[in-house]
Amino acid sequence: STNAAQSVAVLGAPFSRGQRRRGVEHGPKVIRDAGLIERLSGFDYSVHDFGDLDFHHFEKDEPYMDVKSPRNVGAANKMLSGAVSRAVGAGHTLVMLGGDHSLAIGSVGGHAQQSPDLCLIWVDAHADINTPMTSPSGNLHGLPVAFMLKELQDKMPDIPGFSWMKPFLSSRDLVYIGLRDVDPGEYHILKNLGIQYFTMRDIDRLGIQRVMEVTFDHLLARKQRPIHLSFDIDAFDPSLAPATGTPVNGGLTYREGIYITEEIHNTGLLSAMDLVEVNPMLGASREAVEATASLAVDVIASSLGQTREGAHPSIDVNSAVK
Ligand code: 4U7
Ligand code: MN
Ligand code: MN
Ligand code: MN
Repeated sequence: STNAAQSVAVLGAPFSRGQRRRGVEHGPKVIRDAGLIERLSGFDYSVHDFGDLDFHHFEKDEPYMDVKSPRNVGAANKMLSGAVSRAVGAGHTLVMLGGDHSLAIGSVGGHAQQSPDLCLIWVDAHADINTPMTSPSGNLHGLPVAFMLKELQDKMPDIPGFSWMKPFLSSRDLVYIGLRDVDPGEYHILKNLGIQYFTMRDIDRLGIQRVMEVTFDHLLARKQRPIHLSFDIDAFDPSLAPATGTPVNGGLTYREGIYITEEIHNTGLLSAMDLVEVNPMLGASREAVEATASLAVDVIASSLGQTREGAHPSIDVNSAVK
């Protein structure tokens, strides 16, 4: 525990070409409009809003195999990884607002440049570990984890737009929470690599408290190291987070979701996080969109130390592990 001044950097990534439904590029705006910066300003650390990245658009971007928009997704992630690496290198705890989940390639990758020993907690209805061969859709937001894993290097062809990156994560340094829509090829990969994952059924059986205990045993028992949290809003039940592109019934309750982020905060090791897949064009009403965006703010605030006890939040991170 230290008293070093702590700071949070918020970075918007208005990008949607990792999937086919427009609107998710407005995620950063609706999450800010739901009061993110004001909420974080109530905490006792400094908040730096780095604004939104300005992504180039490449008109000519033929699919590779079935994979759509590879050059746009590759270039956006290259830009994002540089920005994340600089922010983490400057000592900030980084909050990336998506955008679709293909952005995790650049976000986790940029974080890993500064913290090569990081571990990854992926909260999602989906495993996002398809390869071009296994992907049923060709949408890159279903592939980001496959780009990261060293063990999948042989399964990943040279996709145009991605020559700048190398896999950087070991499969044992990853835990999934909330899975309930896993493709056949993904199931095979999860089993083959022995990846630690908790489906919604596992949460039903064990309870979220036990799930978090086993998660931290798996990732942190050998050694304390920085955590990257990649939080897809579709991990929540669609009744709570309707404004998202790939909703799946039977998701996290509000309390399960917030318990996950409270426990991650309590490790004192959260170093960067993503909040992705909020799509304001998909809510059935303005209320539905606002509820989804406000949930995103709660997830971020809770990850950074807002408690249900009412204690004044304070973050106590990184310096010990960087
Ligand atoms: B998200 C899917 F086939 N697995 O690959 C795919 F079901 O970032 C969905 O988790 C991926 O929202 C969902 O297209 C990606 C599909
Ligand atoms: Mn996802
Ligand atoms: Mn998902
Ligand atoms: Mn989605």
